[in-house]
Amino acid sequence: VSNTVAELQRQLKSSSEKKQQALIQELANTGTAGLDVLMEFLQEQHANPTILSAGFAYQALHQANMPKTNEFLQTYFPTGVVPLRSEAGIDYTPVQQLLVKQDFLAADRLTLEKLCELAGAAALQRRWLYFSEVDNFPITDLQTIDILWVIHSQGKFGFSVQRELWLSLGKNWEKLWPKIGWKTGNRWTRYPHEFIWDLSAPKGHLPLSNQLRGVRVFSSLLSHPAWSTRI
Ligand code: UYC
Repeated sequence: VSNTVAELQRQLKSSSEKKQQALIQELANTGTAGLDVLMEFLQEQHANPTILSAGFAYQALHQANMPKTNEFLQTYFPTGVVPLRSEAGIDYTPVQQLLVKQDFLAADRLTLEKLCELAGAAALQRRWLYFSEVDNFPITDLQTIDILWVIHSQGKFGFSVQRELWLSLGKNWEKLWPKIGWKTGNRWTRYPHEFIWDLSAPKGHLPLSNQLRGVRVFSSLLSHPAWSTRI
């Protein structure tokens, strides 16, 4: 016996995030009545954009791609669920749009480009970062980029996710690489086709950080005060 929409809505309000995601999927599958519930749910999350279920509901509505859902998102969430705050005056809308489409490869490339933009003209030109530039990144901007990745990957991707794994492994890089699928035995995963560009990837797989010039940039990213400061 399938649940009624009203029953799903009742459960949605009182479930854990994990359960909420299954309910959101189910509601999206029931058609317009379920989508109405999702729109109401998303509006209630306006003040609480960091919860994963908000990102999940946003994506379900985006994928529904109906006049009513499109108009709703355009009206209430024109730039997505995550406030795109930037101290550096950078527009993160294009990153948001790629992540919503789950185009993780393009989002990864653009993320690197945005980090270079954050670092300044010299980095934009050379297309990679010095670790010393990372230390000066504004907390706000790193948090915005990170929350975008976390929210649109059901909590799987993002620097903060990579940091948690790294800390749980005693900051041991050699243990982190196989854990996040960047190395198998002695062999580095080859860019781009050997990386996994969807949610079947291991936790912490994305965004990438090229290790060609050493681990210091990645180390600076994961050590940044952004991850231990609330704004
Ligand atoms: N690549 O292997 N990578 C590139 C990764 C390494 C290499 C870009 C990640 C190892 C070369 C990204 C891993 C290595 C280029 C990544 C990885 C290597 C390149 C595009 C696993 C050889 C061409 C952005 C740790 C043994 C560019 C960029 C160049 C590109 C990511 C080779 C995102 C996570 C040590 C030759 N690799 N990269 O930075 O500079 O260019 O020549 O990490």
